[in-house]
Amino acid sequence: MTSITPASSSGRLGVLRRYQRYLPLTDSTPLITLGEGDTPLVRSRRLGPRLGCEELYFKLESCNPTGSFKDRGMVVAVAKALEDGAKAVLCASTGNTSASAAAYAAHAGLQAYVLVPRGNVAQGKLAQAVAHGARIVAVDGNFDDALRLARAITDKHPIPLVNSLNPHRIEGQKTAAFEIVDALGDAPDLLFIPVGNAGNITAYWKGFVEYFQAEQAGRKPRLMGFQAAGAAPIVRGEPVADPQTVATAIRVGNPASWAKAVAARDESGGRIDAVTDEQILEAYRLLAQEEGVFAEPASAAAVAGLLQVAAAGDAPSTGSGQALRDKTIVCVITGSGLKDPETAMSVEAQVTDVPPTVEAVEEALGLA
Ligand code: AN7
Repeated sequence: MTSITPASSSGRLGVLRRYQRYLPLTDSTPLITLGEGDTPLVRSRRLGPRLGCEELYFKLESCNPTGSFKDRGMVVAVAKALEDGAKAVLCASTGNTSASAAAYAAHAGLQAYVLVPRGNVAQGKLAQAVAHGARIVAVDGNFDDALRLARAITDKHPIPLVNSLNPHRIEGQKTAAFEIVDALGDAPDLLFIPVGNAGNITAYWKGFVEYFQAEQAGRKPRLMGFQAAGAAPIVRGEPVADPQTVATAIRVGNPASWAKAVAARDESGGRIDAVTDEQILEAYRLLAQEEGVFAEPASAAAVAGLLQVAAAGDAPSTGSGQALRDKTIVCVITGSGLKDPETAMSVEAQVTDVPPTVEAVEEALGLA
């Protein structure tokens, strides 16, 4: 293996160099990077104190190169595809996987093929896939249909599938758990995370377990996963034929990593629950306006889950008002709010048109 050298002038190593001893790399794996990983862990200024939780942090995976956590896994999957001599990669996606696959394929000189559910991908994500030159197919169906087709095509043609069914994706994504432990000095008590196709909760658990086994952490967290109420197959215990939610990233009716997510939940002593679109949009607004964190709706589902647990803990009937108090808690902000400008503008479109005069501007700002 080559020596550790910065991959860019900023000194960011990228996921492959930084965590190479925990990843399935060989001497012939190209150590590509777009500067993924090493994302901020930001302490909550308002929400945490309000919930009686001084140690609440947001892991800003929205700060990855394409604006979501997918880059951590994609860099590994694309590097391995290059190592194996592939000329192209293919995925099905609710949006972020396709944006990431398109960017890393362009970086690696590969063709990206992406299958998306027609009409249910946020504009910013589609724009990324277009900009990076992916060949995009809009399937008349939902994500689950697109994934079924992606598996069929990659079974038939020599093209690597870069969905989280590809174990290299999980390997890369587990590095976010390493970073949280490295930043906090140990694992948190609780990790709140949105659940769609269930690859990420699987990856975090793998990361926390491996770091614990390597004696880099003294404990493991309880994983608190949240699905959207209209797309909550794991909570309901059966596939959802027609999943619906404002959080299009997690609009999944039959998650590929279902069993692994249930194992992560149970082994960690955690939970997978549902939050409504109303709760998601309330958490979305709160994050943006009271914390300065612009998350996409799917990411806000994790924060909605935190608020739901806090509210249940405060209910006199449960008598467990201490549920979150004095706990170290991390909420994973999986993707950027910039991905989904339509949702942003539908929630808070407060723009006042004025003529170009000081008086008009003062009037509009309420300073007159
Ligand atoms: C912002 O892009 O599945 O439970 O095809 O984009 O690992 O699926 C995205 C998922 C959470 C859920 N937050 O993660 C895709 C895709 C954001 C996401 C999830 C996704 P998984």
